[in-house]
Amino acid sequence: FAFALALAVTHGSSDLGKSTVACALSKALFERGKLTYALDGDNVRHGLNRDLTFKAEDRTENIRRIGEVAKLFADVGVICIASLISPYRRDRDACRSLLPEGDFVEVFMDVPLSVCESRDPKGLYKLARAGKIKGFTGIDDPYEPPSNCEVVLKHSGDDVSGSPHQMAESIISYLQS
Ligand code: GGZ
Repeated sequence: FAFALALAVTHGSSDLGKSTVACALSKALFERGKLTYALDGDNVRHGLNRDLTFKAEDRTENIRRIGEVAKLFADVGVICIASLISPYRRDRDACRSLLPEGDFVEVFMDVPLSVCESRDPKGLYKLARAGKIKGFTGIDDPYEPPSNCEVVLKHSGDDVSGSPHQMAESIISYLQS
């Protein structure tokens, strides 16, 4: 399988964010004997994709390259967990079409902007609100929610889907079903 963790505006969350859930999922799959690799901004935007910005066309290229890398991992039987904002539907669908039907699993972390802003561990929302970061997803750049994703993880602020571990288990339940 190749996985995409397609996330909306969750990047403000320090303990319920996309990378945290990806990490919990990786661990849970490892415990079940599966080989995984997690791709996200931290290990891709500093290396392979360091030439890319957050402009729309660069985000598209970021997601395209990660989709191709995920396909290479899938070819050798490694589950690739890609935790990206991936804000545009067409980019996610392009990744989906790279893989055989059923091998691409899109997970949407549905977190209200107010929750992201209240957490804001890196202070990025604050900077974006102050106009110091331009084109910030959820503030002055769009996020297109999925209409056809396989799993939705909700978080309202008072905990709906649970801990990162529970969220990872929800994804695994989907896979097992
Ligand atoms: C959104 C930004 C931006 C802008 C820097 N918009 O909390 P983070 O810090 O680690 O998660 C965000 C990360 C998003 O990178 P992706 O590669 O996932 O984005 S995309 O899929 O849209 O290509 C945030 C940080 O980078 N960041 N500037 N303008 N997030």
